[in-house]
Amino acid sequence: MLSFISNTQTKIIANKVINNERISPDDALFLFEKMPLHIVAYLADIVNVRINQQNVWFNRNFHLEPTNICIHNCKFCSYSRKKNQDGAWEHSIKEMLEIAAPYKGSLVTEVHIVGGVHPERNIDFYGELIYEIKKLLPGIHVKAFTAVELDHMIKKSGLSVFQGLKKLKEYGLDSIPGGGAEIFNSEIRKQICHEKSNADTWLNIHRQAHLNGIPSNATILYGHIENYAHRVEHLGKLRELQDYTHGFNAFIPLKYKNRNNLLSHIKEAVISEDLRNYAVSRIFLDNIPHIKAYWPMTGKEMAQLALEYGVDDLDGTIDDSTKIYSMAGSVEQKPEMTAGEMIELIKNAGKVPVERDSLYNIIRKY
Ligand code: V47
Ligand code: SF4
Repeated sequence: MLSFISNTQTKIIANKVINNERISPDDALFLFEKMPLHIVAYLADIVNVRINQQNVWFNRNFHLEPTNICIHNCKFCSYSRKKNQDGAWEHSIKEMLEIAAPYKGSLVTEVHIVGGVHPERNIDFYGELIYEIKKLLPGIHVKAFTAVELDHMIKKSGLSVFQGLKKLKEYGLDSIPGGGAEIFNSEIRKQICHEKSNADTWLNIHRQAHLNGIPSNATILYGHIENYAHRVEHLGKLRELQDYTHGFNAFIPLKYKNRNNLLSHIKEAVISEDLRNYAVSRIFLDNIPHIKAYWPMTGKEMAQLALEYGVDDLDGTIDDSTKIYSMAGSVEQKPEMTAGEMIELIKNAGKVPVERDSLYNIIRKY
């Protein structure tokens, strides 16, 4: 069956994947460094079809970005500002409810809330925001706050992580997005975002969330100063936690975008590198059901191509409600996609569009 593969190591790893055996971190390193891309893609597709068949998942969502004022100074960030700096914003709860109001009575099922780590806002401010949004849009799923935002607001309130998450759940928090993970390796993390919550804190918040019945996503920020071993270390920590909690729904590789930030001298990863990264993630993270291509970052065509490399989830319709990636130089300067456009994009890739809710229950197959 694998007679077209001549390299022995490639054949050994390919056989593991085909036989549904877990690959090791060394195998993952080999996939990154040495295996021809077309074979990695072939193996990623086997894993993806085993989990998701031909389904490609999406939802109808919008983002709320409460503020871009942030106490941190991540070198890759094009989005954050200090208070009173040009381009800074901090929406009041009333303003955010005005942004959310047009979605009343629409088919949108999820609001994704993330922003900067504001120095003054505390858990009760954000709790009230969630509560008011749910009052305005009953039944909406609130996926909110990166572990870095949570770390700050929970510490500020003097609660333990478990108590803080419990409190937010009582306010209506349904799940947690994957941001803030960046790269777990401490040496690299020190160089690109030295002050913010470290890897153990990020992992602990997601662990406690899962144990509190709050599912979450995970990300990696790649294509800056890290090497393949750092990426494998990152994936290994996620796979280990997932074995324990089973609380991650999706993994989202985020490609470093180099516009308007302190690492702008670094060239962005080439497309073949992005595709390989999706594919290796799909193969290695055998216990995370979904690999997401976040099209406001990748562009729509690239997200469509990624469906051949292990990706099965295209996030949502977004409705031009996020600025993180347009400010970092994405081709999608006005990220919006109608459900019709999303369905066509998926069908044109030869796959089956499945509209989902935030927990991957099927709303409708097209
Ligand atoms: O943590 C910031 C990243 C993340 C840049 O869970 C950058 O469904 C690349 O986590 N180049 C926030 N990346 C976004 C995020 C996310 C996005 C979509 C879906 C989900 C989900 C989560 O954005 C940050 C950071 O890693 N980021 N600046 C940049 N210049
Ligand atoms: Fe703040 Fe997030 Fe930007 Fe870092 S990436 S500076 S934590 S907004």
